Amino acid sequence: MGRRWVALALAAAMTMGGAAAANEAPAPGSNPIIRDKFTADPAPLVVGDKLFLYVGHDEAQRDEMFNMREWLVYSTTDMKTWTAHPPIMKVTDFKWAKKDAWASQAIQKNGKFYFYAAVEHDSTHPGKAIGVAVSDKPTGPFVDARGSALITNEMTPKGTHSWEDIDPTVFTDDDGTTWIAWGNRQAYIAKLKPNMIEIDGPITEITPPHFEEGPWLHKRGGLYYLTYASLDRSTQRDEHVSYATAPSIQGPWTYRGLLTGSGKYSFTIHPGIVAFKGDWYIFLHNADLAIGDQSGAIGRRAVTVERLRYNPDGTMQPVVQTKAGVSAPAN
Ligand code: FUB
Repeated sequence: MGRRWVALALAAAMTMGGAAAANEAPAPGSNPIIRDKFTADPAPLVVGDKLFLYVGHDEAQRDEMFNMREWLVYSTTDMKTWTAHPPIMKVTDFKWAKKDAWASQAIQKNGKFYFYAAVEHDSTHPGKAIGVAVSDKPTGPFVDARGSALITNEMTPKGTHSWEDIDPTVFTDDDGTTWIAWGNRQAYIAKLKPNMIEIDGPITEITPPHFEEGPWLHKRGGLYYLTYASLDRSTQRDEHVSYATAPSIQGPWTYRGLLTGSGKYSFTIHPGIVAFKGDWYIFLHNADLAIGDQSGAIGRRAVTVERLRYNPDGTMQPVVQTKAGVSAPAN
């Protein structure tokens, strides 16, 4: 009888504790970092003492796969509190694009902000394409910088499918040259002209092992990193994150293996890596957010952030997506 009472009291306490926890506001910095909208494909950019985070807006209804019509931007100064700004651009602002405001990245150069994004081209260049837009401010609004796609499906003829030219990542090397890498199943890299809106020279294939999509270029010390959504089709159902390193932006790239597992409930995952105020962070997404009666799904994702740590040899320590995120103490 006594033991039964203790068990009942414990169960009641756990239920009440659970209810209290469920009602508590999440600690600032915990994941997902944006909770009133579904967001995906995070791309951070540091400008002065602020970090701007560009994301795609997931608006899939019911079992729709993707419904992405615009890109959003958020900013923070402390990695814990986020300010929402008006949408920076709609996919229809690229007049030659039909739909699909897919993964993007913005970069600062020549006193302006350039925004590179994957979209579906109209029937004049069927398939996915990459556009570039420009603004005087990181919060936009951004306008199409060319009036035509920067990269179309025909420019990478080796590709086997119509959506291989997606997910641009842009990186400016120490000599001032900006490079753009992108791809799905095949990964490509090319130089950008100083005007930032034309490709300069050849497009080179750099596909690393298990490359699926979502490449992200960054440099730390003397080492270059190519981090990407990977899928080992023989053993994995959902995308993970893997990476390669190189002594130069032009390679040779050495495969370093897995960096993260898959995003909860999500087929896709998408890395965005940045140093901010002395620490390194990796942004990812999963589908572990419900808003009202809409649960997470392939087309209703949620952006997360974790601290990123390096080993003395430059390799990155494995990252686990957590609920606590950067609300947890640094060590
Ligand atoms: O969000 C649409 C697409 O799904 C992105 O372009 C890919 O990286 C994947 O996240």
